[in-house]
Amino acid sequence: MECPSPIDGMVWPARPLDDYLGELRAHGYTVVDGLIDEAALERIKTVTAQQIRQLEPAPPAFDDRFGVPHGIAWSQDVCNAVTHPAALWVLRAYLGASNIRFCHQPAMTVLRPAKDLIGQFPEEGWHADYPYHPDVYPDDRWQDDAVYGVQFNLCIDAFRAENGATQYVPDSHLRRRWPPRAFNEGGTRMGTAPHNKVMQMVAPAGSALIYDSRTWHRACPELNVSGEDRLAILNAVCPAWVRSMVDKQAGTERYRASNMAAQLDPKVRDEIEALCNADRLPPPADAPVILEKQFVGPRKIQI
Ligand SMILES: O=C(O)CCC(=O)C(=O)O
Repeated sequence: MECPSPIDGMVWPARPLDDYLGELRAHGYTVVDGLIDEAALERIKTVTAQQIRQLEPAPPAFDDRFGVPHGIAWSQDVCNAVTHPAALWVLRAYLGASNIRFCHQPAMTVLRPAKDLIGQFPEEGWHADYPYHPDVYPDDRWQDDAVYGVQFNLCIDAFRAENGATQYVPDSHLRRRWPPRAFNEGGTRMGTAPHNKVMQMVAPAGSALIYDSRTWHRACPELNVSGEDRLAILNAVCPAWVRSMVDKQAGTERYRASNMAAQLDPKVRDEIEALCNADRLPPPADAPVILEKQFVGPRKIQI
């Protein structure tokens, strides 16, 4: 896969793209900076705030994390961000697949500021990302050398220690298993066993956290002591033969009804079609057997 060069008029990462790929391969984690410019970040925040006001029922103002669906139908900037050629090159190269899919529609998530949660240590939350889920690979069968999932989380706000930057365990993808039960018991106190190696994914606004989906991580709403929302667009990325995490059809229909496609650069439009709307491909002969799932009715996305 040929490495793309910076494109005139498009914000671009500071370092050669091979550096980010090398980091991802070496550590299962990298931060690709410079994917969304300041003006676009401001527009995304403004339009997201409008969308939040229309949500029914209204989400809680504190101590919560929720999704604002259908971003590709209401923000051209979201479409541009999730198809940034530099990020897509890193994702495709890491997966070793040119045909890739988003396994749910790009998910704008809002981490509300903590209030009652401040000083608390809520249990649970530790997980690995799709497709490394128990309903896909039962019995922790993740032993292949090939990688089947990479997470691509765009930071609309900077991720900082004090606004609840995602907690993770460096190198945990190498364990090739779901986090042990003890991780989800008794709350997370960073620096104290079993969470002594836990760190936070700190990154500037406009960058993407890209990590191997097997990485043990957790949203930490109790640590958003900033008094402000923390916005991010989450994407679970897999080779195109892996089945979706959820039924993407409603998102595709909303996108088509929005007429957004007509406003997009043709390259962005083509990528959105492939990543968000296209059917999966048949698995290659050497693909691992994964569990199939029938999607029935609308389902709340738990990411
Ligand atoms: O919002 C966060 O901090 C965590 C994100 C997460 O858990 C995920 O992408 O799977």
